Amino acid sequence: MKITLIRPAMYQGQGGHDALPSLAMAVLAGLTPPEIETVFYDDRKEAIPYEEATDLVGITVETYTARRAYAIAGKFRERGVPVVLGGYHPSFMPEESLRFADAVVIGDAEGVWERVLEDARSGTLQRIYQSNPQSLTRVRYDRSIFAGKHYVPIHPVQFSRGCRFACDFCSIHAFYGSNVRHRPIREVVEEIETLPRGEIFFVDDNLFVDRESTAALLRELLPLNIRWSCQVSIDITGDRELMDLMQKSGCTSALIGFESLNVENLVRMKKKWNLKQRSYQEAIQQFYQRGIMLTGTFIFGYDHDTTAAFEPTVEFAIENKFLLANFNPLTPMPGSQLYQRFKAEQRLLYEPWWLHPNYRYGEATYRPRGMSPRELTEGCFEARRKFAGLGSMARRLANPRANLRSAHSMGVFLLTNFISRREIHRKQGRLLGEALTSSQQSQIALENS
Ligand code: B12
Ligand code: SF4
Repeated sequence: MKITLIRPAMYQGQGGHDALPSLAMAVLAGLTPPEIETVFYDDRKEAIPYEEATDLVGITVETYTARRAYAIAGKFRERGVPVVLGGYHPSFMPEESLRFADAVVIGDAEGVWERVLEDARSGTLQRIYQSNPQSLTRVRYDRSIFAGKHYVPIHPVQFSRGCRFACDFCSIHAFYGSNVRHRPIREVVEEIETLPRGEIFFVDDNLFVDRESTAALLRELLPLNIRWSCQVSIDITGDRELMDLMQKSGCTSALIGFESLNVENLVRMKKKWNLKQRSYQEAIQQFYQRGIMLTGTFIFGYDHDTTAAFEPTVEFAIENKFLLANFNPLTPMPGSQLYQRFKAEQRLLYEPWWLHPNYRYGEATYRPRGMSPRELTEGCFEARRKFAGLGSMARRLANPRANLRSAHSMGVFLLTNFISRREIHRKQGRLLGEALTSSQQSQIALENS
């Protein structure tokens, strides 16, 4: 038996020189018994050989890649090859996904993938496979599938799944519930020891979900002499010992969801805790005092935002000398509380926006209260452009404690900023995926009728 694993791009056509390897694909390859031949194609980096013989196709699908994933699935199914979809999007929208595939896995692959393969082999593939959260002991990531694909030397590693918060706009709580699971620290360390040189990126949604586990992990990282980056909630700055451990164990940069400078918006998004410990400026200094660069993420379009919100937020990000920043229009992701609310309030512009032929990346998908959808789209794009401008880069680079702390930090700053400048223009206004066939489009219309 031979299986083909695919990580779709957001758009048709390659160009992902800066793409990271997909851990979901490494997990699937690791779960696949060795007697099954496994090939992997990364749609961001290479053309998919639809003619190549295969017995089963497994595609990982996020909401932004759903349109492209469905088109790819259609091409294999036309040739009689069964397709299984899994990941965030099919888990939230299984019925939609089943219109474009033979089977869907809801939740983690662990605990069900072997059964999917068995059923495919015996010609008894089920439509829906529901997984239950498994222990993360002995998860095996088979990275041999990435050989020859020339990814950037940043290695994604996962310590935990889930987050202790439940922000209104985020898919994570909807996917994992309140359940936060950790891998055994020894296994994480052993995995890191096998990776080639490069930077480790902890893909955990929040590396600070549990104080004792985070502290224990950081202590074990000390002797490894690595550089690493992460996403972490801002309340970690209230814990001096953990912050010191971050520095000593090699943390070079962290991504923080600041989201908004408006307290009422933070309350609405259930993120008021962002300001619980200290002001944003004080929290930022905790990182810079330890030489850790910062990426800030911001969302515009909550009910207390008007067009007056954009400029001070961009200025805040420049003045605080962030390595990078994201300025995204609030986007109702399936599964989130926000999506349910906007749907009930009939504020969605397209239903569903992720498959709609008129939706373009970076655009507003709903009617904001304090501005028009167009103002939201343009305000976010302008914020990105301004932040990525050369004047802003020069101001932000002038941060001797973090961005200019070493030749390595400066190199990372320049490289990531030039890539980000290019990406802003490459992505904005693009159709997700590719035009679906008229029969696929009418399936969607049917679903919404
Ligand atoms: C690293 C990361 C990135 C990296 C890309 C990494 C990569 N190689 O693709 C970067 C920074 C570039 C990125 C970009 C974006 N990301 Co991102 N990202 C993540 C992050 C933090 C980790 C992903 C990961 O490695 N997880 C670990 C693996 C093991 O978990 P998993 O993917 O869930 O896979 C498991 C199951 O889902 C399932 N499974 C998955 N696929 C399949 C397939 C089959 C066949 C089966 C059976 C099972 C299965 O089994 C796996 C093992 O149990 C996640 C959050 C998270 N914790 O997952 C967000 C996340 C996936 N990103 C998200 C978003 C929104 C984006 C952007 C759209 C942001 C933006 N506005 O531009 C872009 C889109 C990029 C794209 N899709 O092309 C959302 C997606 C939500 C959704 N509903 O789809 C997430 C969940 C974050 C969030 N808080 O909401 N991202
Ligand atoms: S802290 Fe981050 S990962 Fe956790 S729920 Fe909020 S946005 Fe999602």
